[in-house]
Amino acid sequence: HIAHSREERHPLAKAPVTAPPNTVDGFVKQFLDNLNFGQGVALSASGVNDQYLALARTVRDYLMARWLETVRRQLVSQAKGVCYLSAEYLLGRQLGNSLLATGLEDVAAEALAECGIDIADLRAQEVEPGLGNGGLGRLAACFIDSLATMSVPSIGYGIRYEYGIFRQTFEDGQQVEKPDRWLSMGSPWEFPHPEAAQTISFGGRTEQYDDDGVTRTRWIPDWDVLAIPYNYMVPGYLNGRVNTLRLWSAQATKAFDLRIFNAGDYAEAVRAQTFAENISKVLYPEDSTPQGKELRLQQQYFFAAASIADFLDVVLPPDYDLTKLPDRAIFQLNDTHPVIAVPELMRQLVDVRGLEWEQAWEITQGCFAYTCHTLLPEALEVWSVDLLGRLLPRHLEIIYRINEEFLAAVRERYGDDELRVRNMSIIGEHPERSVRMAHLATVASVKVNGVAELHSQLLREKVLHDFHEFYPGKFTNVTNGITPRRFLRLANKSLSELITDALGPGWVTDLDRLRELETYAEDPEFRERFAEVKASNKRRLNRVLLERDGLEVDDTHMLDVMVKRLHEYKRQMLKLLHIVTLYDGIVSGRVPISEVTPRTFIFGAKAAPGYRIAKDIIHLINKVGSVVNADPAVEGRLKVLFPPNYNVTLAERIIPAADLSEQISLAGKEASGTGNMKFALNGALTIGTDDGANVEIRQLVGDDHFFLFGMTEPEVEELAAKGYVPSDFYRADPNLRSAIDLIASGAFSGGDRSVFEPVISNLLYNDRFMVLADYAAYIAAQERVDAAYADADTWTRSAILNVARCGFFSSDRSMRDYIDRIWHTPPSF
Ligand code: 4GP
Repeated sequence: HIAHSREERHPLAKAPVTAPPNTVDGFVKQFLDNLNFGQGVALSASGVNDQYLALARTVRDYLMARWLETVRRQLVSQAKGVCYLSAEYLLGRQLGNSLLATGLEDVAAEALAECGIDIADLRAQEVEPGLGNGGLGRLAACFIDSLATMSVPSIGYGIRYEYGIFRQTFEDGQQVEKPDRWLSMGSPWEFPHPEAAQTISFGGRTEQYDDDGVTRTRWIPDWDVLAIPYNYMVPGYLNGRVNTLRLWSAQATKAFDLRIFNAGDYAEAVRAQTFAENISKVLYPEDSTPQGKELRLQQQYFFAAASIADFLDVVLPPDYDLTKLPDRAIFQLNDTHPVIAVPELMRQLVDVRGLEWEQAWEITQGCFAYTCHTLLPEALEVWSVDLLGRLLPRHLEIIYRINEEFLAAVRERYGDDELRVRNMSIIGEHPERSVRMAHLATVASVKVNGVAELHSQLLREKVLHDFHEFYPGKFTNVTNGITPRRFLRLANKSLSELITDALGPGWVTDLDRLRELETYAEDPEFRERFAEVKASNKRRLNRVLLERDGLEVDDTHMLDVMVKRLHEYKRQMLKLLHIVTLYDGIVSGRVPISEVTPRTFIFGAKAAPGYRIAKDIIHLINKVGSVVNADPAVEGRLKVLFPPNYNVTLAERIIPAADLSEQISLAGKEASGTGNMKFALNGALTIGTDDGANVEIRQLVGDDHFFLFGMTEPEVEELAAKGYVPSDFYRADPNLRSAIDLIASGAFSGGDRSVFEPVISNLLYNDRFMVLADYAAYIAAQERVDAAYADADTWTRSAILNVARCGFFSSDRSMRDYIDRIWHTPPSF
């Protein structure tokens, strides 16, 4: 326990920790101290990485007093707080956000300039921690930012992967994955605490024993690892609060076997160590599809168990009355990855702390809440009973008992409706006996939420329908959000200044105030300034891409952007068919070149390394790009850019420059999307389907300022029920046929027709996500885009209205919704 009431002896130790002076001189002194005493170099001899590390430590020093004070107050008040459990945090760079949170941006820049250093060079040195795949991980990062900014007591728990999401490179247009060595140049933002390690066990068996006349169960595990906590600061925006993110790193309990080592078998001597440390070695590069691998389950239990133990043993005061736990903590399950925490809390309460099962179950059911992030049935995690029982035998027993009692209640309600019982069971029987983690989460949770209105509705009506009927009131919605600090204030400084000029600075923590921009949309001078902001963001993007990848962005072009993970349901293929159709129109002479709206298309996307067709699509995008960009017939009017290794840092440059945001998933498949919100808030217009949070964006911005196309979810269902035959659409639409034929002919693969044959047959004979069915509507919507873009001033007005009307999508609002509907954890100071 960290609750320390120890009397400090030295007068200096009694005084509160203070921050260095908020002046240029104060900053310079702190920076030089960090360089000299921290890095061990003189300024004259220091390299840019030394300087970056010293700068990071300096900013940290300014945050430290607030952090210590936040932790102290939280310990004293023991107010109810959120434990956000997430296997992923896609944080992005830390330096800029920390400077922003302390209000030190200008002081730091000036201080460094006085030392002859350009702060931009140091910012560029930071490697972002890519500890997440996409939306789910980035959402977690936005949420902890908002919680800190809103002074809500909370801890984020997760895994400190030694290698984050792979670094993507292209070789001849094909994705090649490289390890992400984000820690290799030093990691100034973390604080390891090996003394607070937890021991996490695996394997073995269970046995019953007699405890003073009561039969109890104990787990006799086979092996264990240490979970070492690494703390990270999560600074609130200008509010003097710093919350904690605690990421766990695996370490062997025994470094190595000296006896074997001395006998000369070095590899064998370190085998156990390597095995243990593999647990937090790499992030599984999957998005929206689960990885049923043993190591993955080890990772999940590793961080879930360490977090539960940490909360019970370290955060709670000694002798805490655990029956009160639901008034003290809510464990928010970010998707099913941490759900093994449910039986782990039961084990802690029953086996370790001796509570009765019934009491423990009541506590547990009061402490968890579950967020689902998908609608794809194949993305709902299941673990084979065989594997789970081998790795976590006690947890399997606990899950069985939870299930038994749950199914008894189901039978009591519905009689012997065995079909329903089978559908609702936590244990699935086909294709093998397995634990359905989403069912376990639903049964154990106070509330279950989807991440956008439509998604939550489909969860209730389809994916978890029986549960919704059984537990009326358990299901709720919290529409996702994004942090305006990172994605507006930091990423789009010029737009932020324009907004602040108009509204004053308060909007950064009160995004609804953007509404007041509506009147400015009618002011020609404001529109002109807004258009200039967009143009300057395009010029900035041009500089960034030129330096990063040698790519050029023409600032006279419409910037049409699709950045997100590569997945068939997101339909990058549909976007590509639009590009091929435009190109085909030009080279076939059907469309005069003068009628083609100059557009630069930007793609950014990583494909899961084992996802064949997704990687083929990346290859095809690159190949289409090379042909289109080089063809003189196009006269430079169409340009396809695909900078590799799309990440948070690049997103912060691309999104503010975009004119058109592509949100074109098949209706009913994208749970929410959050990129869609970032674009709209940065003044891009959306072309999108009625899917995920697009629905809410469109409702808020209005149909005149959103390009809607495609089937609705019920229409998709209807077509599927009727029997969808993609080749019918191919045959019926000459433009579509011609575009597909062009790809199939080898026009983008040096005449080789075999290269993209899998992509083409997938489209013609499978097309699970109905690209061909929505093609005509998409092309027509793009024609409306062209027409609208031709009137620059009207377009700008729409862009301003998008910004003005999307304040709802602040993650501060999401946090308010979680607090009101699920957590009941008010701000604490
Ligand atoms: C994503 C969903 O695909 C996306 O719609 C949603 O906005 C996001 O979570 C946050 O809720 N899912 C994942 C994943 O990133 O790994 O399953």
